[in-house]
Amino acid sequence: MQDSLFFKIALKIFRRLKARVRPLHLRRRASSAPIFMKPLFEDGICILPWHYVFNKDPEDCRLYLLMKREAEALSTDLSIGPKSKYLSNKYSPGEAITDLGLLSFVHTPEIAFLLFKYFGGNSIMLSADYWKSRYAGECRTGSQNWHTDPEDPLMLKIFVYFADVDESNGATEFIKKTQVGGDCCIRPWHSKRLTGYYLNQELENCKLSHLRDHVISANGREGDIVLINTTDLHRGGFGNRDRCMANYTFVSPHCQFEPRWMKIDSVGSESI
Ligand SMILES: O=C(O)CCC(=O)C(=O)O
Ligand SMILES: [Fe+2]
Repeated sequence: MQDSLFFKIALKIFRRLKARVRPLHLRRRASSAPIFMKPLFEDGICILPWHYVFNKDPEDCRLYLLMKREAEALSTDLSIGPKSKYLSNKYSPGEAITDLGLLSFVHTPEIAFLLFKYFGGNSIMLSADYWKSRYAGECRTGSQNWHTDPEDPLMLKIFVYFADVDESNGATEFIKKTQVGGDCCIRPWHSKRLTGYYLNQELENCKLSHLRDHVISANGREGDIVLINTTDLHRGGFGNRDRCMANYTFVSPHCQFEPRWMKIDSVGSESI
């Protein structure tokens, strides 16, 4: 009895450790990806103009125009949650995604190709949404503080900008090369440490002081497609004008987080 309990605990610890040190095949993935993705592997970010990806200017592209219309229809009511003070998004957890443009974008051959190359195989979409961020007042709130995203050590966010974005409307800031596998990664393990919570001022001062000149703003033009490895240190900007964009999260098939639109107990909750 005691032996089997011991075995179960040992197995659990072993699985956790394995998840933390699981190989991410960074070199193999980087060497088989197209050259324009090099900054994504090295620095954790790469920004591609719409035209570069889809071979059409955004204003001549039905998909882009549809997405922009959908995004601009987003109400600016503050939503619930930690991001609420500076962000409104369209979908709540457990809610079906119904925007045709938002869904079609991910299923285009071009985006499927980028994802396949980045992940070195298949990936899973964990969330898709439209975001409007706005002037947040005196102090930073929620994701406007430095953090790394916790979902998976192998993950990618895609932003699509529906207007030019710079510091004045809160471009995301990130610290180059701090992503998992990057030259300046400050997470000792793939998961947990420094993920899922915000750095306090003290930690910020001592951990980040030597990385000041690695801080970059994800500035871009309307239609730009931002690929960002948010296992890096990043934070929402602090602008005083609205920013409107699509925000997607992709993870590897090993990820244990449930999709944002999944409803717990929505299927089979009737007893038989
Ligand atoms: O740019 C922002 O507002 C924050 C983005 C962010 O933290 C994320 O998408 O994970
Ligand atoms: Fe984040």
